[in-house]
Amino acid sequence: MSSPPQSFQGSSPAAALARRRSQFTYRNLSQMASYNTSCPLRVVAHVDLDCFYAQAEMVRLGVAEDQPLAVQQWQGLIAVNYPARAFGIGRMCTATEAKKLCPSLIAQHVATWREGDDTWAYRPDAADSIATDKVSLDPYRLESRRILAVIKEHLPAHLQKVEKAGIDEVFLDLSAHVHAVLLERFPELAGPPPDGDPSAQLPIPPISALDWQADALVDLDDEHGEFDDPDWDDVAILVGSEIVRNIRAAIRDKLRYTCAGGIARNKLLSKLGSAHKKPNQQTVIRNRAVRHFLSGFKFTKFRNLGGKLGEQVSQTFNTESVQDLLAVSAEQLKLKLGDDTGVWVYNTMRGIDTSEVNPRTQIKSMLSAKSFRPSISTVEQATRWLRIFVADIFARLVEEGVLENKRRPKTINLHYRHGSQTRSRQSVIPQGRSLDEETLYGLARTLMNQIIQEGQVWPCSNLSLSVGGFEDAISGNMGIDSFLLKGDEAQARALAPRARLEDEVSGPSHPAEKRRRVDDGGIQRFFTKRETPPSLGSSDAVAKDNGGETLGSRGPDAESGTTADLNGSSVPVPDEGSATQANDQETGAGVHLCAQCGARMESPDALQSHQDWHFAKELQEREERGTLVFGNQPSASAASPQPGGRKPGPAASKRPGRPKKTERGQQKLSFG
Ligand code: DCP
Ligand code: CA
Ligand code: CA
Repeated sequence: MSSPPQSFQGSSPAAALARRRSQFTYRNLSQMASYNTSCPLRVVAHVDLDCFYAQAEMVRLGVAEDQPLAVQQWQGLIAVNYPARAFGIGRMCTATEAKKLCPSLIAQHVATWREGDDTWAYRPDAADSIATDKVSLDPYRLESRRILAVIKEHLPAHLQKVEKAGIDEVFLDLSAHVHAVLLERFPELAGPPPDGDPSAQLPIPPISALDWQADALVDLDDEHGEFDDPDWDDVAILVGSEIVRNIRAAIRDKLRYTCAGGIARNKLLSKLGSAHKKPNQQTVIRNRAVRHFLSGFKFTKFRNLGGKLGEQVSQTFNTESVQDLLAVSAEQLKLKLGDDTGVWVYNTMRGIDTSEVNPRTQIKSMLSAKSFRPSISTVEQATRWLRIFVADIFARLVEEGVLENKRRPKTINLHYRHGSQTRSRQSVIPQGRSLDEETLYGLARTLMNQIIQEGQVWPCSNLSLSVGGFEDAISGNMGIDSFLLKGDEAQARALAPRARLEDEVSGPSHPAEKRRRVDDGGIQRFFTKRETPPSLGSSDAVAKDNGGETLGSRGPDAESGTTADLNGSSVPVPDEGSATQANDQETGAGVHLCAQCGARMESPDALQSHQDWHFAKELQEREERGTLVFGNQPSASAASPQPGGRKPGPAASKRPGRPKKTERGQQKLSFG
């Protein structure tokens, strides 16, 4: 890399003299190497696969690139390739409507598990087999992993920080990598600062124009011009852009997938960037272009503002526009939204986001579930489904490294629905010997038998099996993740001494209040569902049915999920330093507050079983829409599972099996 890089053009000596120093300091430069999230030279990229499931099917089936194709789940579509989008086909179409719009469309149904069969398969009659089948997303998980591997291969091993932010997307903090490239290309940066003073300004880059190649370059803010000499932030982002272009080319060459990229100074901006031009393009948002770029957006399209928080902010200030909110002072925002949230919103409107790119494996739990229409009524049927759940979960455990003892769950939970009652039984998974499929199945059967012994179990309208309390060896990250890890461990510890199957009966309390003030729980409240550990409930939760709102009361099918996938791995903490435990806010009086809905619980166990309920409910809602959501940001519907006493929300009134109409911005922004 010692030859002069093609992308840079030399500056005239006169121009160089006109501005002698960079606006950045030696300290700023060295902050890049340590991934400092406030570094003004930081470079973050977001890479998102184009129409991912559709491409996965195109590659698997070897269809031509211009062949319209959609991925079908029952009668709905969950992914649509770009040639099919040209016919006006989208996720909101049914398969029948789509075929009318484009008779040559290939509508490929997702693979399914089938009652009585212990492997998933692509089945020609799957669309009509909702009663006997459940969706398998394994093919896409597999492709997702291959893509991630290619990305990692193309980054220097010691300079990579990769966060899998959903099934088809990653964030890359390229700062340290770019830093290394800068020092190599511009030896004048490698020396010590003058007088050893790290606050000294850097020399200006010895170049006047940068070659952005085919990148979609977002226009600069009004007060800046393309003829202004570039500073190091521009050069850094250009290097980042070269790296992303190479990665995209490698994914294309090796695996035949196209993807979009966004390169900017943080996660917020890079994610908006990748969605800016699709398919198969990358967008660069230079620091001098941020204000211009953001001003055209509705803030409800921003990462973390697509859901409840965004709704709250837009209601409070009666606008969804970034432009309007820029006019609101920090004081006003704090007054109306609470201090943390106010400051976070203030910064976000200005494109400031110091959240970390977090490479930690995010999987905290796995769930496999099915709602039965018609209900099932025999032990044999239930047992066949348990087999499927165990096979489904075990396959994912193997991917997680359970065979190598890298990570393993500590608890297993069975949720069961009969009429208006949801029950659950949990047990601790014995540690100390290797976990195999038969052990899991045995535990699941025991839980099932316990429920059956109580009587009054048939017909059963929903069964779901989950494992949770994953041990994770990685430590040292002091962000919210480490906090949550401690939370998981604490919960596991709380369970361990009992080491028996729980047999308490406690109804999860329901929140008395429907809506709490926005500042009651701080900003974390809005993000809680991402961190809510599912299915660690230790007691038998009998949920009273209120208006058909409890688990399994609607919709034909619940599938499978992995909390990490569902939650996205991008932990939406505006300020890692002030992160607080999101799940369980223990108050001084020994009352445990559910951060999701504000319900008050008397004991950690009661809180836990209440949170189970939230989790199962949330999955149910998402899966009913035919949209198993990966890495979704908090969305209004998903974030508002309302235990008891509340009228069904908009999601509840949807026709079963029909995907919910795409939310504003969802297609491009919500996932991950
Ligand atoms: N997905 C789903 N249901 C949804 C949204 C997404 O099952 N409501 C699945 C299918 C998608 C994959 O997740 O292929 C990735 O979601 P994206 O939002 O990234 O959408 P696509 O990759 O399909 O399209 P785009 O090219 O717009 O990114
Ligand atoms: Ca995508
Ligand atoms: Ca995505």
